[in-house]
Amino acid sequence: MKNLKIAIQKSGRLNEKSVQLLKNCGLDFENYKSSLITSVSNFNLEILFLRDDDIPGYVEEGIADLGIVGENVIDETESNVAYLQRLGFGKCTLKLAIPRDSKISDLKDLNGKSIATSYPVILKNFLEEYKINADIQTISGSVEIAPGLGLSDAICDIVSTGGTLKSNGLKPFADVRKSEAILIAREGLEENEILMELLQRIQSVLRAKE
Ligand code: PRT
Ligand code: ZN
Repeated sequence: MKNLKIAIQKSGRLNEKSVQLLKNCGLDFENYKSSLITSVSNFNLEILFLRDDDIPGYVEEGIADLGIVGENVIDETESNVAYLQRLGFGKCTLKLAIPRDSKISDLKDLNGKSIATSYPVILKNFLEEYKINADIQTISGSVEIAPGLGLSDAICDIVSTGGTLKSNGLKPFADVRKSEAILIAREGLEENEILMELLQRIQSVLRAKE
């Protein structure tokens, strides 16, 4: 049977737990940090190590069959992939946050204001849903410093402990979406036997953790 390819994050917050999950499923592979691809010796699977932002696109285009990535990244890239299983790690919330002394107190106060984010697509959809007309400033990192630099009135960024907001003089204001790591597949793969076996193993690992 033809091997499936699963894309996981090469390095970053989801890498270690993605590798651990696959190992807990009984898959035997070398976790070569330097290579882009490794094969599993006891299962019909190859593992691709990628930037998380690239994973939904690789899966949508069928370059990879499966992927493990944050739901926030799938939403931001608006990829057309099948959601198979939430994995219980990488939990965070995309939040709107404002300076501690800000006068903004209601979502509608964001009208006419500027919001810095690395998630312009999710933010645009959220603002449209609440009929808010704000100026989205897209920046790729260190979003939390934007209000302090006078670049924006608010930010929209990932929060987990809240420590980063606090140390930048910001406070959370509204939740935009919750996220965790999820197993995705390319459309049409659902009945594949290798996938079904892998999914069963993943689900029993998750059940054992409950
Ligand atoms: O290199 P690559 O592109 O693959 O990685 P990356 O730098 O884009 O992503 P990475 O590794 O930082 O995060 C991968 C995924 O982890 C994200 O897409 C989320 O789904 C999830 N995740 C969970 C988080 C966090 N928690 C998190 N706290 N992603 C980012 N953060 C950042 C956040 O951006 C902010 O700067 O941590 C800071 C806030 O953390 P607290 O604990 O201070 O609130
Ligand atoms: Zn990334």
